[in-house]
Amino acid sequence: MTNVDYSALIPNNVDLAGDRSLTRALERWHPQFIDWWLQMGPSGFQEAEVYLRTAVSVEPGGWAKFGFVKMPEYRWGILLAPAEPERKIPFGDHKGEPAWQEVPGEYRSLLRRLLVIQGDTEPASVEQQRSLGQTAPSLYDMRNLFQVNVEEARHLWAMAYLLHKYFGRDGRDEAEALLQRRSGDADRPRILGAFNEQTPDWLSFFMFTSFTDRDGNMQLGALAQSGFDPLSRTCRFMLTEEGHHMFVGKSGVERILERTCEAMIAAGISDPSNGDAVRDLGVFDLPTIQKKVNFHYSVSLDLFGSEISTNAANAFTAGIKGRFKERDIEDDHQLHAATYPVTRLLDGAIEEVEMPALNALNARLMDDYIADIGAVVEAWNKVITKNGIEFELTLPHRGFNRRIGEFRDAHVAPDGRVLSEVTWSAQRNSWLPTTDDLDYTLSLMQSEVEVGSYAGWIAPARGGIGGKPGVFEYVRLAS
Ligand code: BYC
Ligand code: FE
Ligand code: FE
Repeated sequence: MTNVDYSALIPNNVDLAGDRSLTRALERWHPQFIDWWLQMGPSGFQEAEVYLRTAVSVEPGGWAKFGFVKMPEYRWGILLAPAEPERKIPFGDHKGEPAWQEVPGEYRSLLRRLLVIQGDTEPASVEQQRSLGQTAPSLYDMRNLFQVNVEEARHLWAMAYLLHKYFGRDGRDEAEALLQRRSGDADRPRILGAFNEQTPDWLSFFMFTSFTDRDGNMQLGALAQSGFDPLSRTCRFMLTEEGHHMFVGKSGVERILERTCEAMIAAGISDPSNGDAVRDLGVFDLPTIQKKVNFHYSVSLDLFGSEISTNAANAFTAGIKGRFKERDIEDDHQLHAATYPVTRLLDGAIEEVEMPALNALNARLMDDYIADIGAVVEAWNKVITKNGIEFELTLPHRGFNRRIGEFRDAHVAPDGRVLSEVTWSAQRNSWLPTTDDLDYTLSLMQSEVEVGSYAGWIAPARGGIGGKPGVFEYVRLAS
């Protein structure tokens, strides 16, 4: 069944109406979700009418429709990509067996843990971004922020559905807990580190959607391979929404760079390292942008878990979590004898070591991510080069500023040198954003809500969204 039933309280294409007790359970969760949204969702814009896309079908092409909606009235739905007939488990010890339509008992807790971790990130990101509407650089950007927010909330619905449907009482408890933890809360924090960091300004938002949503894209890509078919179908549909989130981040940073270069050229500043002079122009200086890259990249790499992980090996062997684009990889998809090169820290030196491939799955996914984000940074650099400015944004070494995995106790410089803690700390402020950088960033954040106007630190959008032109009232603020 692929048609979405929009007449139901909870829009869905999973025949909720045919399962009374599940419907009742989700109808109990629904008001708790709305409470959470009103408390922790976008602050101050719940009455505004926002030009949002809503998924109305799961068929590729034409799956979404655009229209003005007040966010609390957004139709959050439960949407699974169409079933592939006779789908087989694509990897692991059960490779070739029919995909599971029910949770295999022996993998129940493994699967539940992954669903909870995935589900936890979605509301966390909404919480992190809740104040940004107040300082949106344009109505266009504000609309994009809210689009990302409602879709992350839909991703929460996606995981809450799986928990309710397949995990009975435990699942209901976990789905409730997803609404109770809070990003950055000392007592009940979100599960993964990056989701307890703050996103207080729009530079952080564009970096987050570039770097952290892209981790989401990789993780969902790996979960979309799952032998547990409902998870695979859920993630496949989530991935169709993820593209826009990454677009928002990548194009946002591009527009910031464009504006910075333009202002530098107009003022005759050719030395990008002269940050103060650039800041006098009311735009972001390139060294600050590099520090933000360093920060968001390192924090996002931590989201892959330890490079060498038995959890990851178990999830793969069980057929629960695969690799990125598993089906395009040419090997036996079981990996019992295979090895994979992992960058490790051994006796204070960084070395590439062949490890059993099963244990190196997090490292492998991280490598796929590094290649993917590398192309984004290249696109950013094109903006700088095109403007004739000599500056190159670079990704720091993967060991830089890590809290999880191989490098968590090391002090690695962005260029890959292993330093003492003292030497590293002495240079920290030239590598990572300082309070001063943050204060400057915040000083630029002022809302711009005239139709078609943009804050002075960002170039206008290159086009419109959802069939509308660039100059369009994307958010009708409540009077
Ligand atoms: N912070 O073997 P290990 C997204 C824990 S983003 C805190 O190293 P494993 C989105 C780990 O839980 C994508 N704890 O790693 C983006 C384990 O604890 P237990 C989210 C961490 O398990 C933007 C222990 O350390 N989805 O969708 O192989 C906006 C040892 O674990 C962290 C997923 O992540 C950390 N960073 O891999 C909105 C997919 N890292 O169990 C949304 C589901 C590890 O020993 N999750 N630990 O107590 C997974 O696949 C895996 O859980 C991880 C960790 C890849 C996260
Ligand atoms: Fe998401
Ligand atoms: Fe996302």
